[in-house]
Amino acid sequence: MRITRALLPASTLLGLSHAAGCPFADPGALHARAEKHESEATTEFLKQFEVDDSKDFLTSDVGGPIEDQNSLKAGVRGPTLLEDFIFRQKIQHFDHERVPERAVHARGAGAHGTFTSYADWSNLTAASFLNGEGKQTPVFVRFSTVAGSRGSADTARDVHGFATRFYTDQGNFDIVGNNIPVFFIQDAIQFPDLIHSVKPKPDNEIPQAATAHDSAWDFFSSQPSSMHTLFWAMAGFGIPRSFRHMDGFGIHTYRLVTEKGDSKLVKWHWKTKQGKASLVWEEAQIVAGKNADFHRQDLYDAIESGNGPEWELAVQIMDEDQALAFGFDVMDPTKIVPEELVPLTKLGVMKLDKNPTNYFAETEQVMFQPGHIVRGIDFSEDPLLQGRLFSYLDTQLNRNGGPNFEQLPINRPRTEIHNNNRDGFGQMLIHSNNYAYSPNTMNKGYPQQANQTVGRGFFTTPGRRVSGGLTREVSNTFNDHWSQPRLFYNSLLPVEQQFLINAMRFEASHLTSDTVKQNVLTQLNRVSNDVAKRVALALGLEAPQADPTYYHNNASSFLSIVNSTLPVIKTLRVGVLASVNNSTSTTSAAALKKRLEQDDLIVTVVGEHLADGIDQTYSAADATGFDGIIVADGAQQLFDAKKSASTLYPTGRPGQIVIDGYRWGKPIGAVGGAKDALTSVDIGVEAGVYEAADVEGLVGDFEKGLATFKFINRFPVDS
Ligand code: HDE
Repeated sequence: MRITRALLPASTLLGLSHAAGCPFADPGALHARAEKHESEATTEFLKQFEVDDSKDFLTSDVGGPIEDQNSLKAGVRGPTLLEDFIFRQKIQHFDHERVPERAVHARGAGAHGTFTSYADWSNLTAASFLNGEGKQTPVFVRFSTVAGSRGSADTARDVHGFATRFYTDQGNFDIVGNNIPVFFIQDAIQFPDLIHSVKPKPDNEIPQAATAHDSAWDFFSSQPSSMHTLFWAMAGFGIPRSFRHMDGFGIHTYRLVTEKGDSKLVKWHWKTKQGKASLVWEEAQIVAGKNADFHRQDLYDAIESGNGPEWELAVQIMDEDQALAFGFDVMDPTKIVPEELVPLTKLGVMKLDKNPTNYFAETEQVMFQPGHIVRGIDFSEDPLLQGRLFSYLDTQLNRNGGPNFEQLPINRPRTEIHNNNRDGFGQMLIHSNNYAYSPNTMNKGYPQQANQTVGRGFFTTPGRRVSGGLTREVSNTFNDHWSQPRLFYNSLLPVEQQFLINAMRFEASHLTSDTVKQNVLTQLNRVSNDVAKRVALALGLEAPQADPTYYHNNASSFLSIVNSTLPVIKTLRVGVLASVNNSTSTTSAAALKKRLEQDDLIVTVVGEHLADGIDQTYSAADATGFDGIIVADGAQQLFDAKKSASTLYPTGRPGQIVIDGYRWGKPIGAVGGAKDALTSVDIGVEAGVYEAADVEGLVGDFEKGLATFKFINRFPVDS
């Protein structure tokens, strides 16, 4: 019965017109469920599609109980028979299990949650999910990297996708955004060029999920609109500590439109309530090998532990006539509107609190589209956005083999669907209206047309005007590609500038083409002679002469990652290094764990082998697994070069964990005699290194260190 229900059309499950005649289920129960779902502000409504196998016999795909472990053969040593429908069905289904992965953003992780509006924003928009203080709307979010394939490592340096679906009471609305507020190109027609250049080389499919190769930098340096996004990606934004520690951006300018038709230009922002934090590159590279699921797991674990992440949804609001008011074109997706010019208005908050039940059904099958829009929101003239409106639907037709993917559970809106679209592969609905056309008289004109004044329908901004002769030119208001990357660079702390330079040095060192290297330096030099010189140094090339046309000293105070501390540290991970056979150390470790867990930190006690009170072994643990590391009192014996040699873990591993943690900027602590452990690896007390006689004496400072997250004094800066 449960399987039968899962296959029923949504309108039936929601207790709508078909339910009355439904032979499979009790219509009354369905109706009750429908009412419940309408009032629910969580994605609990998806439960109706879940299949629970915990008490049932195995069945064939058409419902009869079967056994499926031995195929039907002609004689016990004989060949399998074609007649064996059980074998055929099982193998055939398996053979068709995969759908094409996303052409970009293939690697991702999703979660459910709730958006809560801070106020009634009907002065700004007719969008119903924003029309009441405290109004709640279920959401599903998928985070992703862009270039890597579905099985690639989470910590590849990349732009990260941040796509949110609001299941509003007036249909689905998607903000399909990224964690970087600008994009590489200004016209969607160049998207295949960009992606072909960043994807692995066609002959050998190398490198996976990386831009450190000729074709990517050939494109970047030949297409200078990419400079701004490139600068962000090369800074910490390309290697976030987790999905939870990054902001999101809609990038394009959109419109919010009121009931009456008044419109404003807006930029969408998701502001992380966890604070922004990044890995350092060497750490990210090692994580890719140690735990390719680093970000996916972080999100999953945070939600399972009841500490789901939160973001505030904010907008920068501009008047229609301000599109060219700031010295650039707000329709150009390679530009930010600095928050000093247009501050954020916070509209509401989103909390993710439920992991998907089934990765494929939810995270893989969710089909976002910038074109999923609701009343009160409208597009803009941005040519990148316009092209996306075509691409997402098109790519999803390809991935799903037909047009009915909106009927998949994760894609269904909470509202009823009534239109004249019919048939197609995998049609899940049984339409009873025989007159699937408009206008009609045969169905009394239904489904009725809705618009701005009738039926609370979608409407295009009444004041929107476009005109012009047909042309393939780029607007000259889109021409400055260098001032904003410079603004970005100027806004970073010296150590962040160094991270960016180091990233460019790393990537450019992989280039084989002298022409590409020269082109890269030419473009960097238009942004900053300092950047060009410092990258040229690593390439053993002469830096070009300063090219100051676009040089300026402006900066924004909103762009640095490391200039503020994290507002919350709960769910950060602390490694406590202990020694199984040293009772002082296990007692100290247990006390540390107890105390740190009171503050919702995730504590892993590491020892030579698993035992009571030891969560992980030195053979499996390393510094990438922790945001901060403490050596428990007594564990210093493991740092003695001789005792540290063990067949249970790589030689010197305990010391290496501390050394790596230190050089990747993490807070380091030592309790009691464990200060000798730090001395033995040449680490003295300084910012972010804490020694205390006991646990209580250490924890307060150490937790402040976690909030600082990266101790930037440990990273050298070019003189
Ligand atoms: Fe996408 N992008 N994109 N993109 N994009 C896709 O759609 C595309 C762009 C973004 O978690 C694809 O469903 C074009 C900007 C995210 O499922 C595809 C252009 C931004 C995701 C596509 C862009 C994005 C995608 C592949 C240039 C930030 C993952 C699979 C105009 C605002 C959504 C799919 C998810 C996915 C096309 C540029 C964000 C091929 C043509 C700018 C977060 O349709």
